[in-house]
Amino acid sequence: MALRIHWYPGHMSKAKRIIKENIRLVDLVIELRDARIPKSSANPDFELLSRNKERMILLNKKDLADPVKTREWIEHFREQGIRGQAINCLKSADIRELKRTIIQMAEEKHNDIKEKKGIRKTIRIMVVGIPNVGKSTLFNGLAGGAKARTEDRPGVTRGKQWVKIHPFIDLLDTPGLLWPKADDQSAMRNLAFIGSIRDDIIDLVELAGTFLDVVMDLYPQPLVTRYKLENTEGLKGYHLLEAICKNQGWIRSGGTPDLERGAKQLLSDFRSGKLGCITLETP
Ligand SMILES: Nc1nc2c(ncn2[C@@H]2O[C@H](COP(=O)(O)OP(=O)(O)O)[C@@H](O)[C@H]2O)c(=O)[nH]1
Ligand SMILES: [Mg+2]
Repeated sequence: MALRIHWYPGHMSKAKRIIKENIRLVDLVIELRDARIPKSSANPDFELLSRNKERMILLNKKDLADPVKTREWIEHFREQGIRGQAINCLKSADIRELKRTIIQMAEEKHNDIKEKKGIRKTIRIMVVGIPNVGKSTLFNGLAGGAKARTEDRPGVTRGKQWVKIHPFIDLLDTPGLLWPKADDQSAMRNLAFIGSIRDDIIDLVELAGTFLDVVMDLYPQPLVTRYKLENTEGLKGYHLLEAICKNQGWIRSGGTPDLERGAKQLLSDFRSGKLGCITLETP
């Protein structure tokens, strides 16, 4: 059984061109990833694209991730000399704390340039990430009520909008869309689990079966408790989904388990955090 998920190359080349154009303009790139899958939600070419740029990795949706593993990831980034931070972009306290960190980073750069070149440089920031990681949410949090203003200085691509979030910090108004590791099927599978691949192009029953196998390995208890799986030892994937449907009373009129309903419900329970804090990847 091979679950194959496709990402369209057309999306990638366009996204790549736009990122390339915009990344030239900024000093600091904030890369958002999903804290539940910090590896699969990374972009394969990003390191190359962001060369010579100050960079920060934000593990977003930390409220849905395993805090122990989140700490391991942050430590892992630190060992690689990359600044990492976990965040819940829906929480204003988290946004405020991030803003303080950003201001501090920008201040260092601003002062450094002032000392070396005698100019007061505005530090420009861009938010990037694959679909659904929370870019717009973060942008709105950082921008607050600030309005985008038109940039007309020479050397800056026409039509770019910058939002002033601090006297010398500008934020690019459109977050950069990165493409996922499309040729890595295990990454695509993880992205499908968290709902970042459109559900209508995937066989959800197959996806749910695979999900059950993965999570039964890593975090069996929440599944066992929620779906009453005490006597299902030895069952895997599809058969486990059948057992869940029976236990939950998700049965079709003919008496057969309603696997489509079960798959949808299971994935929705995971995505909304009802199965608890789950991280699928370790550094
Ligand atoms: N639980 C949780 N949900 C979040 C968080 N940040 C964003 N979201 C949700 O994730 C979804 C995608 O966010 P969005 O900003 O549109 O992502 P974008 O596609 O990267 O711009 C929305 O439903 C957000 O409300 C977070 O920290 N925790
Ligand atoms: Mg968005």
